[in-house]
Amino acid sequence: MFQRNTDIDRRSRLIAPGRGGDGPVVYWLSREQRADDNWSLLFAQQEALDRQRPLVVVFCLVTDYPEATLRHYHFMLTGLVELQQKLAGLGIVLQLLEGSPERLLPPFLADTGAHLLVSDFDPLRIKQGWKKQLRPRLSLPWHEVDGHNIIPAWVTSEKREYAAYTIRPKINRLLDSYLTDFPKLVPHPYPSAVAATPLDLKTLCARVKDRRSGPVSWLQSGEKAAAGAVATALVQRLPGYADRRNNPCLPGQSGLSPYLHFGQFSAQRLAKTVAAGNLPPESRDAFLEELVVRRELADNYCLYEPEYDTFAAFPSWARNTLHSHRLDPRPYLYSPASLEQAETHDPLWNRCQQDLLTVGKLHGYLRMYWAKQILLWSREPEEALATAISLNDRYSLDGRDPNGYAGIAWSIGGVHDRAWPERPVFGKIRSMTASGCRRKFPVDLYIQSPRETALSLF
Ligand code: FAD
Ligand code: FO1
Repeated sequence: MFQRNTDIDRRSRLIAPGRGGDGPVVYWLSREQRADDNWSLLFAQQEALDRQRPLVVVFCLVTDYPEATLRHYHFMLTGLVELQQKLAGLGIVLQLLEGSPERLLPPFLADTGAHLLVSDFDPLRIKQGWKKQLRPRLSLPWHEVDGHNIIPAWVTSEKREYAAYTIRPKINRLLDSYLTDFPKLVPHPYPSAVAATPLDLKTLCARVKDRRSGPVSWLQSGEKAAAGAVATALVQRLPGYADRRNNPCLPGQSGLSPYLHFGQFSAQRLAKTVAAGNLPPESRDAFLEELVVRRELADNYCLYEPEYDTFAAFPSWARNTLHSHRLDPRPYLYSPASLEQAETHDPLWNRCQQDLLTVGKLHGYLRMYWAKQILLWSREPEEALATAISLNDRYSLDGRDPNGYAGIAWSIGGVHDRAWPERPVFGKIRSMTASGCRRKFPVDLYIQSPRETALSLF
């Protein structure tokens, strides 16, 4: 009798019951783009082994994913090419379908006689929309697995959490029991009748519609590169995390967010390594606070707040204070287009925006400054929010992510924050100034540093 691993099972939930065909177990991969340490893939393989069936992985390539440009597709597809080869070595087919999942998955599942469907958990609206449209078109059992959070988001909390201090005890209560070792994906013994078309990076990139920002060359994509970056970060960056992470002139942050965003490295693996490693305790704890508490709080926000990217999602104190300062004169007023082109009076802000435009990443500490100045210089908070989200999603490699929606809502709308002393335009939203930045790090050094320096720091 096949012995099931219950640690794999508890990361999943049945989202639609049904009766499948005689074919393979199909894993519709989207958010967790890796072979190693992937609970969704492990769950799909466990189902396939239990039922003595082939395992097929399918990815739906949507070439007009909102705000995604060639920069992001090139990074993502490079990783998928590597993933296809890695899975093939284990007897698992990765098939790419070009088009939207709700249109392409039903015929694919019918043609292959799929027995059961497994998909990644993802709180973003676009993903929820795909799933909603798919549901009435499918008749096979469908399981969703949270391979992104260490504790499945629906287990941690059943509601939108108010702030880090409300979710932290819920996470801490469960963390030890969920921060377990990953079982290994094994060579799959039941061959599939589906023949995968080898992925060709150049051909696929040629199909991408939005080419406003191009590929980056400073960061290698893929699981192998991600593992290398983690190893470097553990030795060279994270030991000084507690003291250096707020200084964009020093390599004090991990620089791993693009890999985590595209699921090329498991946050659970990273957290386990850091928790068991020998970083100084202040750096270890500060890093785990961001990687676990803040990151899982961001997923909680998008899961339970469907309007996560709108003014309506701000807490009532923040909406009220922004309303009462709506007509305050702005010290400077810039259109979204001027902001996009980094055409403001402020050299620090312009440098931040130029890093987004050309590097494709902005240092974590400066992200707050960047977003808060957009609030200060926009006609109204709604416009500020829309501008910040659009620029972040369009240019940042790690954009289009719950962390981005939560981070921007925190900066502009007080989400997960508290009221601060009142100021013009900001009201009670926490403000940030260039002179405040000067007290934290050598601002001129950052502004004047060559772009290559930024690449080695982010
Ligand atoms: P590290 O400090 O080394 O942290 C490691 C990981 O922990 C990060 O990669 C990320 O997954 C997680 N993390 C760190 N800080 C946060 C946080 N505040 N909230 C949630 N998770 C966190 N993060 C994104 O991944 N994508 C975004 O688009 C994004 N946009 C942001 C916009 C604004 C205005 C703000 C204030 C924050 C944003 N963040 C975003 C959160 C955070 O700034 C980045 O995750 C971090 O700078 C990424 O660099 P790093 O990997 O070196 O971070
Ligand atoms: N997910 C898909 O399933 N198909 C895509 O074509 C796709 C494109 C894409 C482009 C940029 C980007 O940042 C994300 C993209 N994703 C795609 C989603 C991604 O896998 C993540 O699930 C979410 O962005 C984060 O939750």
